[in-house]
Amino acid sequence: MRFFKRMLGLTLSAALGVTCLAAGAPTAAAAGTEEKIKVACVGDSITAGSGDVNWPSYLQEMLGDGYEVKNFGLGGAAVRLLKNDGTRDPFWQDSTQYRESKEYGADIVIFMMGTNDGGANNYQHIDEYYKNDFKTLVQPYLDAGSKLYIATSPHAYSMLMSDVRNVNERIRQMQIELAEELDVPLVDMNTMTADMPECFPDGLHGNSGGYMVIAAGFYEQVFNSPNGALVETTIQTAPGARVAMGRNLRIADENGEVKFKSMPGTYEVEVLLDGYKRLTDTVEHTQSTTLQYTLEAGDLVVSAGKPATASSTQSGHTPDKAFDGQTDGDASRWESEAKDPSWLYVDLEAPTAITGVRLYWEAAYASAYEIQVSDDAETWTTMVKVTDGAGGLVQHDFEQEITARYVRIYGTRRATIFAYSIYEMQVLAAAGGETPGTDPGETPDDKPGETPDDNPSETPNDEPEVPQTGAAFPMMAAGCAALGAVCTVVTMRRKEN
Ligand SMILES: [Ca+2]
Repeated sequence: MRFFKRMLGLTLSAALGVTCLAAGAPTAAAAGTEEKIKVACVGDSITAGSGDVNWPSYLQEMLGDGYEVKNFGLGGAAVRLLKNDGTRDPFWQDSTQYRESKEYGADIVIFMMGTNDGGANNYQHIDEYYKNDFKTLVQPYLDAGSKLYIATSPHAYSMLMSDVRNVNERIRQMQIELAEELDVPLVDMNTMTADMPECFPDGLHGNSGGYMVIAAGFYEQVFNSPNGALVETTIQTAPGARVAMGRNLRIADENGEVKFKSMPGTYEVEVLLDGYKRLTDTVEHTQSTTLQYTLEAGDLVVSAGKPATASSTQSGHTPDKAFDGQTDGDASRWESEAKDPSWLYVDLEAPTAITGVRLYWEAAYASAYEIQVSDDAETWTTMVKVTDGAGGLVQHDFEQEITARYVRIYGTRRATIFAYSIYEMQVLAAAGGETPGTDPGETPDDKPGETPDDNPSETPNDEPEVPQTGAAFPMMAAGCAALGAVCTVVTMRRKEN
């Protein structure tokens, strides 16, 4: 069997994202003081968020120490000031959040409220009250000299007993008109959060990814976007892979495409190779940046999800748990009965060239064991013999690759009075090595003598220039590829410039 290394290019495409305002936000210098710029985020439960998961806190993280971002979100808040019976609804107007948002003395107020006005009870009166009550609520901020930004409500994907078009069409339109009538900048968050239902799992509220998108949108449009342009970048990666920018986790679709918006700057990139190996990288990203990562020998796990058999099982910790891809957690381990010897093997389902085995021991580990291979699960060849095992995470690299179908750990002495317990056993193959299911038609572009590179290699500016209309639109993509390996971009975090 031959082995080769392989680099896959990443497909990039870019499209203009949201058009937005060239609004001149105050800067620390413009403020003329050493004090922090105060940012008040006013809204409903979508602003309040859940615990630490809320967009104002993400915005604070993006903006850094020069700013103080406060969350004045209140669950259930609506613009409406009158109830159906004509009496005043004190809920928002009399709330602590509203009062404190006015007393805060914000330099910048981001006002995003309207989703709860899309509910049937309120919405039937929307034309009567929304604009007037909205103006009543935001007038104190304007009177105090705050720079007010009106945001359309985030995209509604589903609403109990109501039509999402209430929010996405009529109320959005009214919010746009309000910005014009009040002569304040608009941030069209409704559009910026469209087409990402996975980020708004209950139909209205963001998960961390959804709130990251909202924070990034305000970051761009309120604070950091003199050109007012966002770029949508497509990352091509393994189908189902998770890709993140900051905390903006996205799931690759069935074609392996992930889209998110990127910004110029310095990025810290963290990539997870095949579920265990982390590579980090610092990248100066300006126009067009493509990162490629190459796996080394032993980086490819070929045993995940394969059928497993053990000498015994205890308490539901079945053999398959040691091959479920999870390397920790009580629900993810195999446990034998408390006796010597005990064994566990995996069926790779075809003869496979393997280079070693990685073990994630639970506290009940083996002090003596062997790693064995077999073609028939009857006759076993010992590849590694351990007599002083210490548990934990241990990788056994074979002296030379061997082709086998079955791989077994054969425990001969327990380190404790308890059983043998393994969170995960990973059978390793050479990166890029042919594995069952590999398309034989693919041509390896191996360079003989190429040295495996432990560090991620950067190949900047090898993508076509992005069509531009004035501003420079940055593109960035990161990913990695090896046949059969799962490569995940864990974070692409933009550092402060
Ligand atoms: Ca496991």
